Amino acid sequence: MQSWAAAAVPLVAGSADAEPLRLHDSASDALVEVRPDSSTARLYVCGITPYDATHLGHAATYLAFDTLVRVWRDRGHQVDYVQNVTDIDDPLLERAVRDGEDWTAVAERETALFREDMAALRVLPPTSFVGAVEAMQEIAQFVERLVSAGAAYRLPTPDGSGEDVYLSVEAAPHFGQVAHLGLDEMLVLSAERGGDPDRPGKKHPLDALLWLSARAGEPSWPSAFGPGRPGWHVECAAIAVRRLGAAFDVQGGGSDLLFPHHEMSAAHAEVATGDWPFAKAYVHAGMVGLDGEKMSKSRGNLVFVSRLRSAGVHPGALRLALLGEHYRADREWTDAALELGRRRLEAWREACSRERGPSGPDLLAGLRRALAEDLDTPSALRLVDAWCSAEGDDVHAPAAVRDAVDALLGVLLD
Ligand code: 5CA
Ligand code: ZN
Repeated sequence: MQSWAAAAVPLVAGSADAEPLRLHDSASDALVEVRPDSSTARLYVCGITPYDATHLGHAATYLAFDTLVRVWRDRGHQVDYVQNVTDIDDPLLERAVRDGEDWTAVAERETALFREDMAALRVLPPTSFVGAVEAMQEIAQFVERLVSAGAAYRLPTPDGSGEDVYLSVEAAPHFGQVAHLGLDEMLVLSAERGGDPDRPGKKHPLDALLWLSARAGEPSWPSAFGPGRPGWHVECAAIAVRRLGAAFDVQGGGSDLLFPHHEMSAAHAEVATGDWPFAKAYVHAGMVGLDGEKMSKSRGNLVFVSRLRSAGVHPGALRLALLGEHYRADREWTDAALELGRRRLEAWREACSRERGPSGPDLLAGLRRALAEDLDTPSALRLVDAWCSAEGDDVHAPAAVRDAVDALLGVLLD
């Protein structure tokens, strides 16, 4: 589907790859060096389920990966960036029924709002922005591959009208190697996050739904197993494998996706392709909460990007508010964070409108060093603060810093 317009990214002078880029990989629970095999870096980030507007948790996650894209670009890489849109799934259908709306209208409206929010925040668009519905045929074919591999089985639907298809997780040799959880923990998380460990007849409680046979009153698409729609994990596995191939550089999303979603997507891909790893690093952003709870559509404790925008909050201030804490940190959204973002934007603008300042190359080297170490934006922001509050006689620095802040942090100091 159509993504959104890309903000221009200025080229920043100087060598960008003095230090290796290291990111926290959830599968090894360590900082790992991320070094794309070629000039193109390959990134998959799990996209929205468009049944409600973009909240600050989503924004924080997409800003984290936008920082990665900007760091890669600064290092001279092109980025093959794939992001899906789960534009058919239970929560979307439930919301449409609740509001008496057509599910496609809900998905289209919320996806359009997401594009606007991302463009306003100057998040660089993915190179492939792929809806599950438009990828339906390839997802159904991917399920066929899993069936042909002998890794799937059918289970009659509760009313006996059809058969659903499940993946045997035991067919994936490395199942469990992404999240490293014990069985009990996996069972709890699976039940909480869209799985059905208690469904009678399953061979293993964690086996993942591949194809849900058509239910009365719900949309369905044709497949070799009859009309129906795909499970959630197979959507991302199919979309990623086809566009990025095996062992792509980074699989990303919020930490709520580590299990089951990323564990399962990797298992699906391994069974379909025989390749491992699915991704060389699994990178997870922390959860943004409000009043002590994770911000989530199902909890309803949301602060929407679009509401803040229409209340006149400058997107640059919002960006700085969210980048002011490390992407991996679980955190609370507070007015104080937004206020700090506002003050920073103002101080940075003022400093960049001066005729001279402290050394531009020194600041740039510091920014690159901070971001190379697991995208340490809080340190990067403090370096810019320090530059702004010091004096110096580098007449090229204000323009160079403006460009660096634009290119690496996505904030326009106009
Ligand atoms: N469509 C699936 C992924 S394939 C999905 O999780 N959609 S979502 O709309 O629920 O979330 C979109 C992205 O935002 C995911 O990467 C998710 O991990 C992240 N996310 C959701 N809630 C939060 C939150 N409170 N804080 C940070 N990130 C969040
Ligand atoms: Zn996903």
